[in-house]
Amino acid sequence: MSVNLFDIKGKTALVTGATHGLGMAMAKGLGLAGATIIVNGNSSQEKVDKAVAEYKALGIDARGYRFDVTNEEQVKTAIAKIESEVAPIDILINNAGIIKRVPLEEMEVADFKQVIDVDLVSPFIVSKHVVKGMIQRKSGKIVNICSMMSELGRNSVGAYAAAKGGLKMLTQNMATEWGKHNIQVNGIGPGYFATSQTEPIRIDGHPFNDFIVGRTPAGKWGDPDDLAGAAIFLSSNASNFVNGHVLYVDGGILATIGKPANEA
Ligand code: GCO
Repeated sequence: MSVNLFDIKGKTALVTGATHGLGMAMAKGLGLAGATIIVNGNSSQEKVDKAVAEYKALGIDARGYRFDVTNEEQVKTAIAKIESEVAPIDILINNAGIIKRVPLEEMEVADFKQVIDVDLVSPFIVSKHVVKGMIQRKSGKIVNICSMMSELGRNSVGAYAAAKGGLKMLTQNMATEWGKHNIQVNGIGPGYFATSQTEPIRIDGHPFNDFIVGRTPAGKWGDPDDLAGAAIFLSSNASNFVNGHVLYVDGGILATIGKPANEA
């Protein structure tokens, strides 16, 4: 048994959507723990380059690769390129995701499909192309970034909830199929975190802001850095017999029904 079960020094981790937000926070955690970080983003090369510079400023060995995780050809080409230019991918964090807050009865089918494509189909596509090498090497860690919406519904986020609920089951099925190759596939289910994605519902005076603070036993929005520990655990030998599990990092939201708004 290794002395430090959580040691990920020298491992290579691909984190999709790692140019900002929770993806970046988790990738920084893995990078500061000694992993080489492959930073994926798709919006622009400038954004990827800027993010890579931010990682490097922290002393992290980071390389940027711009590709669209929903496009199988691009994914296939990028994975081959990463593995020949950098190293085989030991850790895959399927983090890239989008949300559209629209009541279901008003939602355009194209928008619904786009959310499913990015949040559910892309973890399948990227994993499909990364896992082949992991199967050959008989080792690998895949972490799918789930959500509170893997367990709970909420007005206006139907497509996102359908995708994130599906991602939880995809995680269990990947664990089922790939466990025999010594590959562990788990999920992280972040609660409500202060990121650009939640910015529109986090503003002072927005009823959702008070609701979340009141609904969370910790009494606050999460700090993205709070996710690093779970990411390191599920990427390291410490989790070698943990498979198909979603680890919720939510300040206790899923443990409680909540409390009346005027109660301390
Ligand atoms: C919302 C939020 C959520 C979160 C998160 C919760 O509108 O309810 O944006 O969907 O982003 O995934 O775990």
